[in-house]
This record gives sequence, C-alpha cells and structure tokens, in this order.
Amino acid sequence: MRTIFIGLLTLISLQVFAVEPEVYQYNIKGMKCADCVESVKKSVCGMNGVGKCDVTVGKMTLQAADGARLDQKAIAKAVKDTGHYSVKSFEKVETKN
Ligand SMILES: [Cu+2]
Repeated sequence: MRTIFIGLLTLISLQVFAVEPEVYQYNIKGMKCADCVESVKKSVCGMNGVGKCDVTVGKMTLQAADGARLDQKAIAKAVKDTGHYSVKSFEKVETKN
C-alpha cells in the first residue's frame, strides 16, 4: 500500500516537472539568401542550450535543449557576430502538450 502511494506521488511530481522545452521564433534582419541561412545556422545551431534549430531566410525557430533555456542575449549576440544580421524581434511559440 505504502509503495503504491509513493509510486503515485512520484508519478504526479514527474508530471509537474516535465516541462516542455521552450520554442522561440525570431525575425532576422539582413538575411537574403541560402548563404545567409548557412552562416546563421553555423553560429546559432551549435550553441549551448539550443536543441532543434530551423533557419530560413529572415526567420529562425529554436527549441531549447532538454532541461535548458534559451539565452536570448547570447543568441542575439551570435546572430549579430555572424555579420550583417540582427534579431529584429522574437516571440515565444506556444507548444501543445
Ligand atoms: Cu546571403
């Protein structure tokens, strides 16, 4: 009986802490072609805390790696340091459970 109770408690707390990784979408200024996409990919997709990384011309979607959060300051800096690009705006994408 006690074991079942503890098992149930564990299950409940796991549900509470199983946070979906956050997803953000970015508008990026200055991107014009596939080379721009490659450059931005190179500097952002391998960053610490970045899981899924999808880059198209002018747009980027990032999903945080498991248990990590996206460091918006570091991401904006990485985009800027790539060359003539900058994060114009970004917003959180609602993910369904
Ligand atoms: Cu380009």
